Amino acid sequence: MLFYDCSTAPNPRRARMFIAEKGLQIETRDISIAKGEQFSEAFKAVNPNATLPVLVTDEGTVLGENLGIAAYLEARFPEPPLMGRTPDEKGLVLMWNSIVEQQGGVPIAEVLRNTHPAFADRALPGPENHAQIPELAQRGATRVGHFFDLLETRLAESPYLAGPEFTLADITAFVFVDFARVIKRRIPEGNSATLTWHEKIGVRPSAQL
Ligand SMILES: N[C@@H](CCC(=O)N[C@@H](CS)C(=O)NCC(=O)O)C(=O)O
Repeated sequence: MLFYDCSTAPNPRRARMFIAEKGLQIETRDISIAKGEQFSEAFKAVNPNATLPVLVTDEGTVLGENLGIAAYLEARFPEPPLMGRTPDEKGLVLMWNSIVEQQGGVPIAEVLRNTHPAFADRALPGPENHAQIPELAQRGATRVGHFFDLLETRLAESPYLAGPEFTLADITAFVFVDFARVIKRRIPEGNSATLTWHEKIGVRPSAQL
């Protein structure tokens, strides 16, 4: 297998944490988004969508989405399970992963990519350029607040997002919560359930990567 990573970006970090939680060591190439290496002909020959992470399997299949990478690794290396054991658990993990991507990852990216000068004309990842829309950043900022509320409500009733066990959904949420620092947002001080959850995950070896 070959893993294409980017040490500074949140989505590759999700895959990196998943790989580490599985106890796997996979040959890795770092692609610098800051230097625009995702647009090199060599990398676009691997992933024409010009995004990271990418996992190329031993069979030569190119997996260019976190969910595809996680599903592949979970099927090939089932222990420890990170996507649920029972049908109900599996459903809950994907449900919470999706909620976190849509309600957390999207608004955080909307704020960053529609305000920061580094993303002028790069408001969306991918091979095409898109102009920034300042209104999207404003809407995103409001939605980030709702995301922190949503996390607190869920984590006040459940130790981890999908239930009693640490899963893919927690990796996704942990990475996006950490990444929110780039838009100067942190877990609100009074959100004690989220702070406890974040502290618990923060000491895992995979969270140091
Ligand atoms: N849906 C993809 C998202 C991949 C993505 O957006 N990656 C960003 C890095 S966090 C990227 O490749 N950005 C390249 C760019 O901004 O040009 C996944 O879950 O893997």
